[in-house]
Amino acid sequence: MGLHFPEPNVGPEVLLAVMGPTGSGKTSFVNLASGTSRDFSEDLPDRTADIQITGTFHLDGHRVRLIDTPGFDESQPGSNDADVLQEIAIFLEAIYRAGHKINGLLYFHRITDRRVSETLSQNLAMFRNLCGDEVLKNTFICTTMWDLMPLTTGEDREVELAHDLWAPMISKGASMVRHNGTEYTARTIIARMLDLPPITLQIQQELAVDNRTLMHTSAGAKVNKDIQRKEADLESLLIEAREDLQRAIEDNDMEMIKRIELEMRQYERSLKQIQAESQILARDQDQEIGELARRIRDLETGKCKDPWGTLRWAWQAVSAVSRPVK
Ligand SMILES: Nc1nc2c(ncn2[C@@H]2O[C@H](COP(=O)(O)OP(=O)(O)O)[C@@H](O)[C@H]2O)c(=O)[nH]1
Ligand SMILES: [Mg+2]
Repeated sequence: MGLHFPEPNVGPEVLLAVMGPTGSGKTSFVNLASGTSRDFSEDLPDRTADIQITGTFHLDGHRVRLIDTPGFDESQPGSNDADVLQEIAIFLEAIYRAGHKINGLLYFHRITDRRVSETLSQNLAMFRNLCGDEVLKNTFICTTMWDLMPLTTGEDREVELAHDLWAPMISKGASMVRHNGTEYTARTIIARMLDLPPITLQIQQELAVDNRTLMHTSAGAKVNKDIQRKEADLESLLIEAREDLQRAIEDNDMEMIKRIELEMRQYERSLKQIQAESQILARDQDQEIGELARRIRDLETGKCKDPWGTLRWAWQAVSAVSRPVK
């Protein structure tokens, strides 16, 4: 008998998605765990973050790929939740239709964050709406930045979060893990997720199976509600400004008139922007997504060496087409 080499693992790839707010350490983690050093965001100077898929890497006999996603962060200039949701949704629907299932989810949180800001709770709410309760058993809440504070302070915060913000997720099967910024912990966390069975995220079910438009998914409905609230706020600000303007005209206060008119123009601009966001949610992207899913399958059945790398570009092309001109 000759030498025996272990069979290369040819089973399906383990696909893990990384989500969470901007700055929580997602991209650093993905790069560490996969051994990727390239920062894809450099390719796209106008976008702070885009969906990225790593190349395949091997861990404990499994082939693994990580999906890095942008955070919902309206405080960043040029970022709005409808846009980010659309990017993530198109991508998740396309890979689902192409027959790729995600095995696990990592939700990132900086342990250094002293309080749960609006951005943090918005991100968590979007995560819950995107993924649904069924997949929480495959979800790891990953805390980062442990090296930036005393361990005991971090531990106290972790206990608080486990009993408060994350309690509903933990009670439905989510686990908590700590990442201290090293390759070792990154890979140890991934190693715990290798045997997770494939899952369907809520948004994949809603879009690809139930054929809903983005607006009528749980995540889309949430963003839409936020948009409507903002729209109503701006409209009442405009009404107030009109009244102020009327008074300023009666008083013949030229300086005040100018100031109010400037203010009103800003409100109107914001209102237009918000209305454009709501159109993103209503658009029917079925054809583009079907086309993208077909291309993913073609890439895989062809002799393409790195279908996912190519997919990234295919996906960007589709998303550039479907993204409205700002
Ligand atoms: N001290 C420390 N810094 C980190 C850690 N993880 C990420 N960072 C830094 O935090 C910033 C945001 O990280 P990034 O991976 O871009 O976050 P993302 O927006 O979630 O992708 C970067 O400057 C990273 O270098 C960590 O565990 N410890
Ligand atoms: Mg990132």
